[in-house]
Amino acid sequence: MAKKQISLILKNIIYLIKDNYLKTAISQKIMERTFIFLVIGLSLVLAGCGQPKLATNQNQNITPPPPLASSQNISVTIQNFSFTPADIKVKVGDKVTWTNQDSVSHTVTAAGFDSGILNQGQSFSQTFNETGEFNYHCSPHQSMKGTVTVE
Ligand SMILES: [Cu+2]
Repeated sequence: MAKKQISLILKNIIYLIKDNYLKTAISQKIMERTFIFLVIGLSLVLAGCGQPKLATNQNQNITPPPPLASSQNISVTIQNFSFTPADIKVKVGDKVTWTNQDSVSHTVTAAGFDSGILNQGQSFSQTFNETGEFNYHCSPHQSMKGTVTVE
């Protein structure tokens, strides 16, 4: 009688262990499947989000060039013993070109640059790569003055 009871208890224990083992085995499979679905889902989300982000980054990379392309060539006429316009505002990288329309020779002379003698129809160009206020004059005619403000 006692042996039967012991064997019954043992059977029950074995059954419980097997049942538990199966449960953990099933739950492990569920976990594995859930993990795989999560990985697939995440990669799909990342793939979906990744492309528009790349596109905006490309646009941002394309945007910068304009400042370089927008550097301008500003003209100043030397006529009737004056610079016209006498005071100009330019941006860093801009080029200023002075052209003498007078039959009299003039110069564009500053602390940092000098055109030398400009006869009628001759031009002189200067590119401004630094900010500041640059005063200039004509060497033979000291009353002829102008200013280039570089912003
Ligand atoms: Cu002059």
